[in-house]
Amino acid sequence: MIVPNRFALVETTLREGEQFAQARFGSEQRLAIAELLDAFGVEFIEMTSPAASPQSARDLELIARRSLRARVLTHIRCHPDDARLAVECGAQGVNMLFATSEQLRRASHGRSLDEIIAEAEAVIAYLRSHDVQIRFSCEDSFRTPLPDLLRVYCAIDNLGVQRIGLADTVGIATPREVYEVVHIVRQAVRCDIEFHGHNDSGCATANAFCALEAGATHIDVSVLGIGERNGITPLGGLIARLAVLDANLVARYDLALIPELDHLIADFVGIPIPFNNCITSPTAFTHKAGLHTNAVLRDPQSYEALDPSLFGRRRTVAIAHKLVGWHAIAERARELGIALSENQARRATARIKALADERPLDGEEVDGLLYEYAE
Ligand code: HCA
Ligand code: CU
Repeated sequence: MIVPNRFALVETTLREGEQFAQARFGSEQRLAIAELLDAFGVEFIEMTSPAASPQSARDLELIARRSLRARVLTHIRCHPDDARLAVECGAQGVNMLFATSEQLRRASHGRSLDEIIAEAEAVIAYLRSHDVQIRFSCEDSFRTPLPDLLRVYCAIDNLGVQRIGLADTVGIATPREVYEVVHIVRQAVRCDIEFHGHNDSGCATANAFCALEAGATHIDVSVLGIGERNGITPLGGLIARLAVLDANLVARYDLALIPELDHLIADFVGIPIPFNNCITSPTAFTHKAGLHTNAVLRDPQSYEALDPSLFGRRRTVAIAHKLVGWHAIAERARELGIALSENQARRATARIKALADERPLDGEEVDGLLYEYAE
């Protein structure tokens, strides 16, 4: 299984991300986010429907007319009024959705599959006449019976859309299931395939990766994965997954902007970067246990899947703890310009371990000890 180089990121911090409970972006923030995403190099920026609020419509118009490299999309219901508004605001594409699972059809709109297809036909004809790119997504695809899904996608494909979308709306799909469904749909339609995966059961990044392996061409991501509930596939997480496989897959993006993107969004929505976040967690490139640090100091690849410098980050070796090894201590002494013999480094290490058993230590105290042992 190989991941093709020809895939595109549909960045939806400005749509799905706005559905994160703590998100409330102002116009200037939206513009700053769009510009930074554009500088990073995402191919598509998805924005909240202009039908959501007057400011949503104004900001869509502002950003769509900004001549970004990224194509600006808006996410709308499959409804003529929303489609008209999207065109009026200058959206370069629309990501439409219609719920197709029985659960959502019952709780949401009550339409039959035939009615869904008929309504889509009218909206698609209108959008095509205005030269707008079209993606049609079956909301809740993974709780929609496969025959229903194929029926809708084939009908929509025949209407001449650019993409169909598969959405794991409630975050229940397993990576294997995503692979299978995308693989089957890939054989049934000619158009491109987008995947959108929620993270309720912790599989959003794995599912997005499997979608790519199975032939999806577009993946939805948001910065830090923010979205409804606990969110979707994070931009940085998917980049990390792909970069580990083959850095060429993501070479077209400005990877050093990932820390800035994550910090910007964390700041705007008032959260810290999660401790276990890929790439930008404060400790993502910190090595601690003696066995690790000894090897990392000789060859970083021994315990690093990703080179921190790819993302403008640096590795650190933690030394103020009981798991420290003497190689790490000797290296720290060299950094400080202190001449420590192996014997002195070993004795300093023993002292640090004993002290760390008694109480927490900090770096400054350890540095002080190193000066003492050199004397
Ligand atoms: C929702 C909609 C959506 C849409 C995904 C898509 C989802 O908020 O329920 O258009 O592909 O997760 O289904 O975000
Ligand atoms: Cu979603």
